[in-house]
Amino acid sequence: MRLSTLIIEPSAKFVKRKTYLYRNIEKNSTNVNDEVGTLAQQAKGSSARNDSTVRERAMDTCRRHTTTCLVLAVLLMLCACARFPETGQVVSKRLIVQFRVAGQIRPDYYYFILIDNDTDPLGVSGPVAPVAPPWGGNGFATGSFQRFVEYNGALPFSGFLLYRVLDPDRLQVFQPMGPPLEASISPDRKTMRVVVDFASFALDGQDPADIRVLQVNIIATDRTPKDPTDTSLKMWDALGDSRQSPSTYLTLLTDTDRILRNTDTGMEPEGDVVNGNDPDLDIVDWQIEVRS
Ligand SMILES: [Ca+2]
Ligand SMILES: [Ca+2]
Repeated sequence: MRLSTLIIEPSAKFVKRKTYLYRNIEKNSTNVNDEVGTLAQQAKGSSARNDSTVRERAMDTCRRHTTTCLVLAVLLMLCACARFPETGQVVSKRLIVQFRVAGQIRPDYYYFILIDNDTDPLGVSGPVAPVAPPWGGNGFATGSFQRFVEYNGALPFSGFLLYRVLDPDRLQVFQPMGPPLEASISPDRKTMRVVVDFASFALDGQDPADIRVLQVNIIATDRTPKDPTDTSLKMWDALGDSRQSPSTYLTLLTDTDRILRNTDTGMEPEGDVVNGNDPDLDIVDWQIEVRS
């Protein structure tokens, strides 16, 4: 493990976020309300052993009605933990990211886990939060990354969506890949846990087993301004003391199973939210695990 730093050069490029997925889901969702309502009640009352059966029935319902994402999201929100359907592929190693905030995770705020898989054992570059307007072009992150998981209550799949950056030089252009392998928020809404399989962030033609090092960051922010002329301030926190410059990110060796904790590094302080002191954005603890 290595802590790395990067000088930030915010971009002023135009931003285009993909939101069509949610709109399509919303348009089609009314067709299956009754059937899903029944399944949701079953899910609420079911035992853990029966949850998988109910989820599978929900998926069948979704497929029949060509409406998958929002329906499944509604159903899974009624379960304690959002565990998403297998897509048939063999799951490779997993990256398990967990973090806690001082307050509570808010569905109207934005929480990101950013992954940089560019064979960079020295941690020369990595994902960081933009520190000043125009806020990186995408409104939440700059530096180097190819995949990220976003949580916001308006997204499908209980608010969790995995994205692929289409051009490393234009971090404001990306497309959704679907839900992460697993994702959940604790009942007290203080802790978020996301599981991503290595295959989902392997480069084209890259064997996931060959991924030996990653740069990772966690970013929490109250808004994601994409207009390059928007110079108003926004609150944010990311790994490291966010009040200090240059910003930090984590370089994680993934050649073997390991768990890294904030207590190992002393990396993340409390009370370092920039442009405000909102505890709902204040990351106070984290843990990242590589598990085969
Ligand atoms: Ca921080
Ligand atoms: Ca913090």
